[in-house]
Amino acid sequence: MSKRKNPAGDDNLNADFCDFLMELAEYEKNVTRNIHKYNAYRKAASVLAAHQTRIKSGDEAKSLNGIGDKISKKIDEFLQTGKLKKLENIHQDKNAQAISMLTRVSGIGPVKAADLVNSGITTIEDLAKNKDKLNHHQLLGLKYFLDFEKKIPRSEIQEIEKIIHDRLKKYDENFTITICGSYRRGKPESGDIDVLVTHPSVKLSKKNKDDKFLSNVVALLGDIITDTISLGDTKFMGVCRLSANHIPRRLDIRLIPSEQYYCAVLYFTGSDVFNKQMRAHALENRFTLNEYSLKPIGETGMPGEPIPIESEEDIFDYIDYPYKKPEERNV
Ligand code: 8DG
Ligand code: CA
Ligand code: CA
Repeated sequence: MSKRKNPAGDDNLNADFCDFLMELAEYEKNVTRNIHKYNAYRKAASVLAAHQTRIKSGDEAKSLNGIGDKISKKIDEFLQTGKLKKLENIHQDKNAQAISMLTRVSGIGPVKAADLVNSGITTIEDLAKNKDKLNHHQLLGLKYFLDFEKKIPRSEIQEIEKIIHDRLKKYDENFTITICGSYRRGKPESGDIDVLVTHPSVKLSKKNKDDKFLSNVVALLGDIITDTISLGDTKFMGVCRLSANHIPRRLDIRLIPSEQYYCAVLYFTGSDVFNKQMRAHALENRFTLNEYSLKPIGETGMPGEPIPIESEEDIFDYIDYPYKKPEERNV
Protein backbone atom coordinates (compact mmCIF):
# COMPACT_ATOMS: atom_id res chain seq x y z
CA MET A 1 0.00 0.00 0.00
CA SER A 2 1.38 3.39 -0.90
CA LYS A 3 1.75 5.88 1.90
CA ARG A 4 -0.04 9.16 1.49
CA LYS A 5 1.82 12.41 1.44
CA ASN A 6 1.28 15.15 3.96
CA PRO A 7 1.44 18.86 3.09
CA ALA A 8 5.14 18.98 3.90
CA GLY A 9 5.65 16.42 1.15
CA ASP A 10 6.64 13.63 3.52
CA ASP A 11 4.76 10.41 4.12
CA ASN A 12 1.65 10.82 6.20
CA LEU A 13 2.30 8.63 9.22
CA ASN A 14 -1.26 9.15 10.45
CA ALA A 15 -3.06 8.36 7.20
CA ASP A 16 -5.32 5.70 8.73
CA PHE A 17 -6.69 8.22 11.26
CA CYS A 18 -7.15 10.78 8.49
CA ASP A 19 -9.13 8.25 6.44
CA PHE A 20 -11.67 7.55 9.16
CA LEU A 21 -11.92 11.22 10.10
CA MET A 22 -12.61 12.17 6.47
CA GLU A 23 -15.24 9.45 6.23
CA LEU A 24 -16.92 10.79 9.37
CA ALA A 25 -16.67 14.32 7.90
CA GLU A 26 -18.48 13.26 4.71
CA TYR A 27 -21.16 11.57 6.82
CA GLU A 28 -21.75 14.76 8.81
CA LYS A 29 -21.89 16.85 5.64
CA ASN A 30 -24.19 14.63 3.59
CA VAL A 31 -26.34 12.72 6.06
CA THR A 32 -26.70 14.69 9.30
CA ARG A 33 -25.94 18.05 7.59
CA ASN A 34 -23.94 19.17 10.58
CA ILE A 35 -21.45 21.57 9.01
CA HIS A 36 -19.68 22.23 12.33
CA LYS A 37 -18.87 18.56 12.85
CA TYR A 38 -17.89 18.31 9.19
CA ASN A 39 -15.39 21.13 9.65
CA ALA A 40 -14.14 19.76 12.97
CA TYR A 41 -13.36 16.33 11.48
CA ARG A 42 -11.63 17.88 8.48
CA LYS A 43 -9.56 20.18 10.63
CA ALA A 44 -8.46 17.25 12.78
CA ALA A 45 -7.56 15.21 9.69
CA SER A 46 -5.55 18.09 8.31
CA VAL A 47 -3.65 18.58 11.56
CA LEU A 48 -2.85 14.87 11.82
CA ALA A 49 -1.76 14.70 8.19
CA ALA A 50 0.74 17.48 8.79
CA HIS A 51 2.07 15.91 11.99
CA GLN A 52 5.57 14.57 11.52
CA THR A 53 5.39 11.61 13.90
CA ARG A 54 3.02 8.69 14.35
CA ILE A 55 0.39 9.48 16.99
CA LYS A 56 0.41 6.75 19.64
CA SER A 57 -2.57 7.70 21.81
CA GLY A 58 -5.65 9.87 22.01
CA ASP A 59 -4.00 11.90 24.72
CA GLU A 60 -1.05 12.67 22.49
CA ALA A 61 -3.45 13.70 19.70
CA LYS A 62 -5.32 15.98 22.10
CA SER A 63 -2.22 18.10 22.54
CA LEU A 64 -2.59 19.15 18.88
CA ASN A 65 -4.57 22.21 17.93
CA GLY A 66 -8.01 21.19 16.64
CA ILE A 67 -8.30 17.81 18.36
CA GLY A 68 -10.62 17.68 21.34
CA ASP A 69 -11.98 15.08 23.70
CA LYS A 70 -14.33 13.31 21.31
CA ILE A 71 -11.84 12.84 18.48
CA SER A 72 -9.09 11.84 20.89
CA LYS A 73 -11.39 9.05 22.24
CA LYS A 74 -11.97 7.86 18.67
CA ILE A 75 -8.25 7.67 18.10
CA ASP A 76 -7.89 5.52 21.23
CA GLU A 77 -10.73 3.26 20.14
CA PHE A 78 -9.18 2.89 16.68
CA LEU A 79 -5.74 2.15 18.13
CA GLN A 80 -7.16 -0.44 20.53
CA THR A 81 -9.69 -2.22 18.30
CA GLY A 82 -8.62 -1.36 14.75
CA LYS A 83 -12.09 0.04 14.01
CA LEU A 84 -14.77 2.51 15.11
CA LYS A 85 -18.19 1.54 16.39
CA LYS A 86 -19.67 4.76 14.99
CA LEU A 87 -18.44 3.98 11.46
CA GLU A 88 -19.57 0.35 11.72
CA ASN A 89 -23.05 1.59 12.58
CA ILE A 90 -23.02 4.08 9.70
CA HIS A 91 -22.04 1.28 7.32
CA GLN A 92 -25.05 -0.75 8.55
CA ASP A 93 -27.42 2.20 8.10
CA LYS A 94 -29.15 1.73 4.73
CA ASN A 95 -30.57 5.24 4.75
CA ALA A 96 -27.15 6.81 5.35
CA GLN A 97 -25.56 4.67 2.67
CA ALA A 98 -28.23 5.61 0.11
CA ILE A 99 -27.86 9.34 0.85
CA SER A 100 -24.07 9.08 0.57
CA MET A 101 -24.37 7.31 -2.77
CA LEU A 102 -26.83 9.83 -4.26
CA THR A 103 -24.75 12.86 -3.19
CA ARG A 104 -21.96 11.51 -5.38
CA VAL A 105 -24.06 12.63 -8.39
CA SER A 106 -23.08 16.14 -9.50
CA GLY A 107 -25.97 18.48 -8.68
CA ILE A 108 -27.50 16.31 -5.96
CA GLY A 109 -26.84 17.86 -2.55
CA PRO A 110 -27.68 16.45 0.88
CA VAL A 111 -31.23 17.87 0.93
CA LYS A 112 -32.16 16.55 -2.51
CA ALA A 113 -30.59 13.18 -1.69
CA ALA A 114 -32.66 12.89 1.49
CA ASP A 115 -35.82 13.82 -0.49
CA LEU A 116 -35.09 11.13 -3.06
CA VAL A 117 -34.39 8.49 -0.42
CA ASN A 118 -37.64 9.41 1.33
CA SER A 119 -39.50 8.71 -1.89
CA GLY A 120 -37.83 5.33 -2.21
CA ILE A 121 -35.11 6.28 -4.69
CA THR A 122 -31.87 4.91 -3.26
CA THR A 123 -29.59 3.84 -6.12
CA ILE A 124 -28.15 5.18 -9.39
CA GLU A 125 -30.41 2.67 -11.19
CA ASP A 126 -33.43 4.16 -9.39
CA LEU A 127 -32.37 7.64 -10.56
CA ALA A 128 -32.27 6.46 -14.16
CA LYS A 129 -35.90 5.32 -13.80
CA ASN A 130 -37.00 8.60 -12.21
CA LYS A 131 -35.49 11.25 -14.46
CA ASP A 132 -38.60 13.38 -14.07
CA LYS A 133 -37.43 14.11 -10.51
CA LEU A 134 -34.09 15.53 -11.66
CA ASN A 135 -33.16 18.99 -12.93
CA HIS A 136 -30.83 19.71 -15.86
CA HIS A 137 -27.69 19.67 -13.70
CA GLN A 138 -28.67 16.44 -11.96
CA LEU A 139 -29.50 14.77 -15.29
CA LEU A 140 -26.02 15.59 -16.56
CA GLY A 141 -24.57 14.38 -13.25
CA LEU A 142 -26.37 11.08 -13.81
CA LYS A 143 -25.36 10.85 -17.47
CA TYR A 144 -21.69 11.37 -16.59
CA PHE A 145 -21.77 9.69 -13.18
CA LEU A 146 -18.86 7.32 -13.78
CA ASP A 147 -16.84 9.86 -15.79
CA PHE A 148 -17.05 12.59 -13.14
CA GLU A 149 -15.84 10.18 -10.46
CA LYS A 150 -12.59 9.69 -12.37
CA LYS A 151 -9.72 11.96 -11.39
CA ILE A 152 -8.21 14.19 -14.06
CA PRO A 153 -4.46 13.68 -14.59
CA ARG A 154 -2.38 16.83 -14.42
CA SER A 155 -1.12 16.32 -17.99
CA GLU A 156 -4.68 16.44 -19.31
CA ILE A 157 -5.42 19.69 -17.49
CA GLN A 158 -2.20 21.08 -18.96
CA GLU A 159 -3.52 20.32 -22.45
CA ILE A 160 -6.86 21.94 -21.66
CA GLU A 161 -5.04 24.93 -20.17
CA LYS A 162 -3.06 25.37 -23.38
CA ILE A 163 -6.21 25.28 -25.51
CA ILE A 164 -8.04 27.81 -23.32
CA HIS A 165 -4.97 30.01 -23.26
CA ASP A 166 -4.40 29.86 -27.02
CA ARG A 167 -8.04 30.49 -27.94
CA LEU A 168 -8.58 33.41 -25.60
CA LYS A 169 -5.23 35.10 -26.22
CA LYS A 170 -5.65 34.79 -29.97
CA TYR A 171 -9.01 36.50 -29.67
CA ASP A 172 -7.71 39.19 -27.32
CA GLU A 173 -4.24 39.20 -25.79
CA ASN A 174 -5.48 41.16 -22.78
CA PHE A 175 -7.21 38.13 -21.28
CA THR A 176 -5.69 36.73 -18.08
CA ILE A 177 -6.43 33.07 -17.40
CA THR A 178 -5.57 31.04 -14.27
CA ILE A 179 -6.54 27.45 -13.59
CA CYS A 180 -6.97 27.32 -9.82
CA GLY A 181 -8.06 24.55 -7.44
CA SER A 182 -5.98 21.47 -6.72
CA TYR A 183 -4.26 21.82 -10.12
CA ARG A 184 -2.68 25.12 -9.12
CA ARG A 185 -1.64 23.57 -5.81
CA GLY A 186 0.46 21.16 -7.86
CA LYS A 187 -1.63 18.03 -7.29
CA PRO A 188 -0.92 15.13 -9.69
CA GLU A 189 -4.66 14.78 -10.32
CA SER A 190 -7.81 16.82 -9.77
CA GLY A 191 -11.54 16.34 -9.38
CA ASP A 192 -12.53 19.11 -11.77
CA ILE A 193 -11.12 22.14 -13.62
CA ASP A 194 -11.55 25.56 -12.01
CA VAL A 195 -10.79 28.33 -14.50
CA LEU A 196 -10.69 32.03 -13.61
CA VAL A 197 -10.68 34.62 -16.37
CA THR A 198 -10.37 38.36 -16.29
CA HIS A 199 -9.87 41.19 -18.74
CA PRO A 200 -9.05 44.89 -18.22
CA SER A 201 -12.47 45.84 -19.57
CA VAL A 202 -14.26 43.67 -16.99
CA LYS A 203 -14.63 46.13 -14.14
CA LEU A 204 -16.62 46.07 -10.97
CA SER A 205 -17.28 49.75 -11.42
CA LYS A 206 -18.75 49.25 -14.89
CA LYS A 207 -22.46 49.53 -14.37
CA ASN A 208 -23.81 48.40 -17.73
CA LYS A 209 -21.97 45.10 -17.70
CA ASP A 210 -21.50 43.27 -20.97
CA ASP A 211 -23.68 40.26 -20.32
CA LYS A 212 -22.35 38.57 -23.47
CA PHE A 213 -18.74 38.55 -22.26
CA LEU A 214 -18.72 35.12 -20.64
CA SER A 215 -20.84 33.51 -23.34
CA ASN A 216 -18.29 34.78 -25.88
CA VAL A 217 -15.52 33.15 -23.84
CA VAL A 218 -17.48 29.90 -23.73
CA ALA A 219 -18.15 30.11 -27.48
CA LEU A 220 -14.38 30.38 -28.13
CA LEU A 221 -14.05 26.97 -26.44
CA GLY A 222 -16.96 25.44 -28.34
CA ASP A 223 -14.99 22.51 -29.72
CA ILE A 224 -14.00 21.17 -26.29
CA ILE A 225 -17.20 22.04 -24.42
CA THR A 226 -19.80 19.29 -24.76
CA ASP A 227 -22.50 20.39 -22.29
CA THR A 228 -23.61 23.45 -20.38
CA ILE A 229 -24.89 22.88 -16.86
CA SER A 230 -25.47 26.59 -16.31
CA LEU A 231 -24.32 29.86 -17.84
CA GLY A 232 -24.72 33.17 -16.05
CA ASP A 233 -23.00 36.55 -16.40
CA THR A 234 -20.09 35.53 -14.18
CA LYS A 235 -20.11 31.74 -13.93
CA PHE A 236 -20.19 28.91 -16.44
CA MET A 237 -20.56 25.34 -15.25
CA GLY A 238 -20.22 22.61 -17.82
CA VAL A 239 -18.51 19.65 -19.33
CA CYS A 240 -15.41 19.61 -21.53
CA ARG A 241 -13.71 16.86 -23.48
CA LEU A 242 -10.35 17.02 -25.25
CA SER A 243 -11.35 14.47 -27.91
CA ALA A 244 -13.67 11.52 -28.46
CA ASN A 245 -10.93 9.34 -26.92
CA HIS A 246 -10.92 11.38 -23.73
CA ILE A 247 -13.16 11.28 -20.68
CA PRO A 248 -15.70 14.11 -20.28
CA ARG A 249 -14.63 16.41 -17.43
CA ARG A 250 -16.32 18.94 -15.16
CA LEU A 251 -15.24 22.47 -16.09
CA ASP A 252 -16.11 25.71 -14.27
CA ILE A 253 -15.22 29.10 -15.70
CA ARG A 254 -15.61 32.25 -13.65
CA LEU A 255 -15.35 35.73 -15.11
CA ILE A 256 -13.87 38.00 -12.45
CA PRO A 257 -13.80 41.83 -12.39
CA SER A 258 -10.14 42.88 -12.66
CA GLU A 259 -10.22 44.65 -9.26
CA GLN A 260 -11.10 41.35 -7.59
CA TYR A 261 -8.93 38.98 -9.59
CA TYR A 262 -6.22 38.16 -7.06
CA CYS A 263 -8.61 37.71 -4.15
CA ALA A 264 -10.53 35.30 -6.40
CA VAL A 265 -7.36 33.47 -7.51
CA LEU A 266 -6.33 33.08 -3.86
CA TYR A 267 -9.78 31.86 -2.84
CA PHE A 268 -10.28 29.40 -5.68
CA THR A 269 -6.78 28.00 -5.31
CA GLY A 270 -7.67 26.85 -1.79
CA SER A 271 -7.42 24.47 -0.17
CA ASP A 272 -10.57 25.49 1.66
CA VAL A 273 -8.92 24.56 4.98
CA PHE A 274 -6.03 26.85 4.00
CA ASN A 275 -8.54 29.60 3.15
CA LYS A 276 -10.12 29.26 6.58
CA GLN A 277 -6.73 29.56 8.28
CA MET A 278 -5.79 32.60 6.22
CA ARG A 279 -9.13 34.33 6.84
CA ALA A 280 -8.75 33.72 10.57
CA HIS A 281 -5.26 35.23 10.46
CA ALA A 282 -6.60 38.22 8.53
CA LEU A 283 -9.25 38.80 11.20
CA GLU A 284 -6.61 38.68 13.95
CA ASN A 285 -4.86 41.50 12.08
CA ARG A 286 -8.14 43.38 11.64
CA PHE A 287 -8.86 42.63 8.01
CA THR A 288 -11.75 40.82 6.36
CA LEU A 289 -10.74 38.59 3.47
CA ASN A 290 -13.05 36.79 1.08
CA GLU A 291 -13.19 35.78 -2.59
CA TYR A 292 -13.91 39.39 -3.57
CA SER A 293 -11.78 41.68 -1.49
CA LEU A 294 -9.50 42.52 1.41
CA LYS A 295 -10.85 45.23 3.70
CA PRO A 296 -9.39 46.82 6.82
CA ILE A 297 -11.59 46.71 9.91
CA GLY A 298 -11.94 50.20 11.37
CA GLU A 299 -12.17 51.43 14.96
CA THR A 300 -15.92 50.90 14.95
CA GLY A 301 -15.51 47.28 13.88
CA MET A 302 -16.94 47.97 10.43
CA PRO A 303 -14.97 46.87 7.35
CA GLY A 304 -13.70 49.80 5.25
CA GLU A 305 -13.20 50.12 1.50
CA PRO A 306 -11.46 47.27 -0.36
CA ILE A 307 -7.67 47.62 -0.55
CA PRO A 308 -6.35 47.74 -4.16
CA ILE A 309 -4.57 44.44 -4.81
CA GLU A 310 -2.08 43.80 -7.61
CA SER A 311 -0.97 40.26 -6.78
CA GLU A 312 -1.55 37.36 -4.40
CA GLU A 313 1.63 38.41 -2.55
CA ASP A 314 -0.01 41.77 -1.79
CA ILE A 315 -2.72 40.01 0.19
CA PHE A 316 -0.21 38.03 2.28
CA ASP A 317 1.80 41.23 2.87
CA TYR A 318 -1.14 43.30 4.08
CA ILE A 319 -2.26 40.76 6.64
CA ASP A 320 1.33 39.97 7.64
CA TYR A 321 1.11 36.29 6.75
CA PRO A 322 4.23 34.59 5.40
CA TYR A 323 3.79 34.00 1.68
CA LYS A 324 2.87 30.43 0.78
CA LYS A 325 3.36 29.16 -2.75
CA PRO A 326 0.27 27.37 -4.13
CA GLU A 327 1.97 23.99 -3.59
CA GLU A 328 2.32 24.88 0.08
CA ARG A 329 -1.42 25.42 0.50
CA ASN A 330 -2.42 21.75 0.54
CA VAL A 331 -3.62 21.73 4.12
P1 8DG B 1 -10.56 18.86 -6.39
O1 8DG B 1 -11.38 19.63 -7.36
O2 8DG B 1 -9.34 18.26 -7.01
O3 8DG B 1 -11.35 17.81 -5.67
O4 8DG B 1 -10.04 19.85 -5.24
P2 8DG B 1 -10.15 21.44 -5.15
O5 8DG B 1 -9.87 22.04 -6.49
O6 8DG B 1 -9.32 21.89 -4.01
O7 8DG B 1 -11.67 21.67 -4.71
P3 8DG B 1 -12.92 22.43 -5.39
O8 8DG B 1 -14.14 21.90 -4.72
O9 8DG B 1 -12.87 22.35 -6.87
O10 8DG B 1 -12.79 23.94 -4.92
C1 8DG B 1 -11.82 24.79 -5.47
C2 8DG B 1 -11.39 25.79 -4.44
O11 8DG B 1 -12.42 26.70 -4.13
C3 8DG B 1 -11.04 25.16 -3.12
O12 8DG B 1 -9.74 24.62 -3.15
C4 8DG B 1 -11.19 26.34 -2.20
C5 8DG B 1 -12.32 27.14 -2.79
N1 8DG B 1 -13.55 26.91 -2.02
C6 8DG B 1 -13.69 27.13 -0.67
N2 8DG B 1 -14.97 26.85 -0.30
C7 8DG B 1 -15.62 26.44 -1.40
C8 8DG B 1 -16.97 26.02 -1.62
O13 8DG B 1 -17.78 25.95 -0.69
N3 8DG B 1 -17.30 25.68 -2.89
C9 8DG B 1 -16.39 25.74 -3.91
N4 8DG B 1 -16.78 25.40 -5.15
N5 8DG B 1 -15.13 26.14 -3.71
C10 8DG B 1 -14.73 26.48 -2.48
O14 8DG B 1 -12.79 27.55 0.05
CA1 CA C 1 -11.19 21.64 -8.28
CA1 CA D 1 -14.56 23.14 -8.51
